[in-house]
Amino acid sequence: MTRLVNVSNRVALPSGSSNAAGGLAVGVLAALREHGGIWFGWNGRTVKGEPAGPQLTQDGNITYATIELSERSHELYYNGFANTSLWPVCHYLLGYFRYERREFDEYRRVNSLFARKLIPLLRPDDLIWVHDYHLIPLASELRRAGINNPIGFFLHVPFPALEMLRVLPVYQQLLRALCAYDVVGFHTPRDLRCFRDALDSQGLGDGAGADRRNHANGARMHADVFPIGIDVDECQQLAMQTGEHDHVKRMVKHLHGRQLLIGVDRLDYSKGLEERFQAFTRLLENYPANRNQVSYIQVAPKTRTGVRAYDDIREALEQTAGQINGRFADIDWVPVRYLNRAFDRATLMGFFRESSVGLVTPVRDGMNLVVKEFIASQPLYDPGMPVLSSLAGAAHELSDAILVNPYDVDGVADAMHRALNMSEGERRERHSSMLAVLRRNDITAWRTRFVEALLQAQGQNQTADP
Ligand code: ADQ
Repeated sequence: MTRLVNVSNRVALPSGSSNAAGGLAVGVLAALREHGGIWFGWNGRTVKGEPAGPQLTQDGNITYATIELSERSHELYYNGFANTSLWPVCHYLLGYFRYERREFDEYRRVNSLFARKLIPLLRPDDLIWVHDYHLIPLASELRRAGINNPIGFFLHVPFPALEMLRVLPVYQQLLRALCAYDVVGFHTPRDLRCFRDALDSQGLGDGAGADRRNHANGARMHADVFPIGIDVDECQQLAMQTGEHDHVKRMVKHLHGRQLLIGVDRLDYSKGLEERFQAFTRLLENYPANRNQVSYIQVAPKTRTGVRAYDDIREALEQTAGQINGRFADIDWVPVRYLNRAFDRATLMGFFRESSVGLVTPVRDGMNLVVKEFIASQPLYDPGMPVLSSLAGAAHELSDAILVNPYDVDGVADAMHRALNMSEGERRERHSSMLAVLRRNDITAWRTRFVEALLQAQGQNQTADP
């Protein structure tokens, strides 16, 4: 039987809970849950010497195959090239960008290590699905070792415009590496356009559809849009069931009937948290009637500790939250509660359901699943409204959210005020049209369409084989 082999930098093992805070993990698990298969990647542990693995853990129909990384690789490949070169370029945030040749060399070495450790687990009819920017060269490494299975790549972050991409000294190598895949997927048509532009600039596209011969056997690469979605029913059910959970009950009790604005993000500079805190301050300044009438909860568990920019942002946000509370709090009111920790999904969906406004204002985001979860968790009779950054991929599908430019602090404050005061009729109308979009492009549609594209590639490869 055809198996699906998912490969991502990090594997969220079923035993660990904090790993689950991340959109990629949510997507990969959903991709595997239905038909089972292998999830291959790093287990999160670093070692001084030779990394061990793969270690296999079975959970239901999913085999988790995990390897270790050396401390050096973790520093140069993960903290270095992946998260200090590629991540800032993909998010148009050059202030955080740095390039070091030895970090890129280690990035290639780790991709070759992934290939070597993965190959013994592969069967000839497996479909291989590689996730995200950490593993762009993996297909070329596998091809070099003679692996002819269909290999797909899905980019969870934005694909930057050519003028941004060109900042990376090695962008041409990365483009060539992407051409070794059978299927390359993006969240939005804009990402796909940028990719095709970049290919054309190198003479790698056909100028019309990014079709390109990528194998010795003449098979073609297929680039397309696969917007990631969520399991709408699961979110709705979790949200409805968790009203009685301790965390949710305690949170509601402390609101004392005030309207709630909520933000839930990984603690990352791309999520626009500092700008969002400023916008909340501006809401209280520009619309003083909201003082003591609204509360803002920001949930943000830390990620990528050890990367300087991530440690800095955590400190900056703690200070800003303290300043807002110092300036506006009353004996019976704490304006901002900033929770630097992860919660289980059920609790988050319960929080969303109790909120009037979902604040999703990244300064750049591939898609953003939080806004989709927020919408799905709302009660149909009295739904809350998302304030959504037009610079998140999700804005392409969710034009009925209140769209904002996250850098326009006054504009975001206006949008918060508008969301807090929108009539029930308008909220219901917008919510029902957004829910229809979520159902059309749900997680099953994402997975099914990507796997179908891989199966098609398999068919073509077989036909093209001599
Ligand atoms: P992320 O940048 O991690 O994902 P996002 O899409 O919002 O961003 O996904 C976050 C996921 O983690 C959501 O399912 C959310 O519920 C969960 N989460 C966030 N904070 C949490 C917390 N405090 N506790 C527990 N869970 C938490 C990357 C890209 C996105 C893209 C996804 C999927 O950056 O643009 O949408 O992959 O492709």
